[in-house]
Amino acid sequence: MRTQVAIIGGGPSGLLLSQILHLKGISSVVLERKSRAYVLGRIRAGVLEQGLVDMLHAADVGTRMEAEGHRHDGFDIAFQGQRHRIDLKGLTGGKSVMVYGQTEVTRDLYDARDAMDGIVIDEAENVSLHELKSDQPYVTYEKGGEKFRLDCEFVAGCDGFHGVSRSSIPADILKEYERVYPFGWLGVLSETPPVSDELIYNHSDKGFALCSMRSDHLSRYYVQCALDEDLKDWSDDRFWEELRSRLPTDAAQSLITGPSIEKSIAPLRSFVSEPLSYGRLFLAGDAAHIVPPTGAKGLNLAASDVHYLSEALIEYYGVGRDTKLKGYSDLALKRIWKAMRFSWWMTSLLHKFPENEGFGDRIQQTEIDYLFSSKAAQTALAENYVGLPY
Ligand code: RFL
Ligand code: PHB
Repeated sequence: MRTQVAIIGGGPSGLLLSQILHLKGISSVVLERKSRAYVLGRIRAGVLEQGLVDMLHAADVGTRMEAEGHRHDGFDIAFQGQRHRIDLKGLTGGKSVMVYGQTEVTRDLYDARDAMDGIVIDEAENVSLHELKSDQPYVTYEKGGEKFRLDCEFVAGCDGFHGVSRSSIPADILKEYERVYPFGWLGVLSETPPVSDELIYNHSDKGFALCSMRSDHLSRYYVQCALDEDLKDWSDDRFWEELRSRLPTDAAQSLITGPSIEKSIAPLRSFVSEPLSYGRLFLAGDAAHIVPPTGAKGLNLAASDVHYLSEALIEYYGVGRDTKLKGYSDLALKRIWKAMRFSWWMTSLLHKFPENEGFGDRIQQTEIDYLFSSKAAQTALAENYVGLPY
């Protein structure tokens, strides 16, 4: 088989890239390791920046999001019971975010790819990239016990943190930056009305908690947990009790609980791998970087990479110039590092750090006092949360 762009990974980055390229007449084939049911069963991000919302509309996949998603003009931060609203709209001259699950974005993208006869090969095993430094790269994979070869002109590595693309770049070229946090998030999805109309990010002595949602009858909650925590030890009752103990009194009293329909633990990490390109290979999304979920930036950052990469490929196929392809890594990394900084800052501000006792705790408290009392500080938070311009 032959295509113009071989896309490794059928998560949001890979599918969105494939959809955008298709609309510009550029062919692609997506190779996904897992089954479609598995990919659509993953519960991940829930907050979309306006930049991603605009991209989904431009890619003809925004209709259901517009009908079923919810615009949020602000969110709350509660620190030791003291609650403060961050007025995103007021502080950013009218900007807001969209609450619509990554699972739904992925489903919409799969539906759009199917409707346009896009080729997405699932359960593609042992994907391997070849001749990336030549102008005739190719990809091999196995499916159903048979071996296949996909010839292409470019390879887009959209295969997430554990994918094969990043490791296809020689180790002496890659530079990796990493911070692993000494805790994770235990998340629960439940068919209960959210405790509040807007998200609440909570810091308490017992640790961080987040009240989020997918709709007015589907809630998503998280509590900071130890890295070695075992899901088996977390009954629904224990989770609700722990969450309630970390919320301000009014929220704790109005929390409606119910059976969980999903429960999982995610470690928190900041990670960047540079450069994002090697010969004809270009990395995008979690394949190149990971942020802790506190700033809601993971999916949004994947989208901005896809924006820059699709523009570069469109320029190459449109006018035969490779200037944007050459500049892709540097340009995308500038925005990536800003989201890294913001996610690290929000994580540092809101979590309970085991080593923080004393000085660290007082700095955290002072940072919050400053934030709650300074419009300038809130504006900086709001402008990052709604998303920096592409
Ligand atoms: P994805 O979504 O990981 O998709 C990559 C796809 O590549 C496939 N794959 C391969 N395919 C072929 N061959 C291989 N060798 C392959 N190896 C992997 C995988 O099966 C997968 O389908 O990356 P993408 O598209 O870049 O999208 C990025 C976002 O998914 C990610 O940034 C966010 O979901 C991060 N994230 C969260 N972000 C938030 O903003 N808020 C959250 O609450 C939030 N929760 C999460 C998360 C990420 C998690 N991960 C990665 C473990 C919770 C979890 C558990
Ligand atoms: C979510 O709803 O899953 C969510 C929302 C905001 C975050 C992280 C996760 O910062």
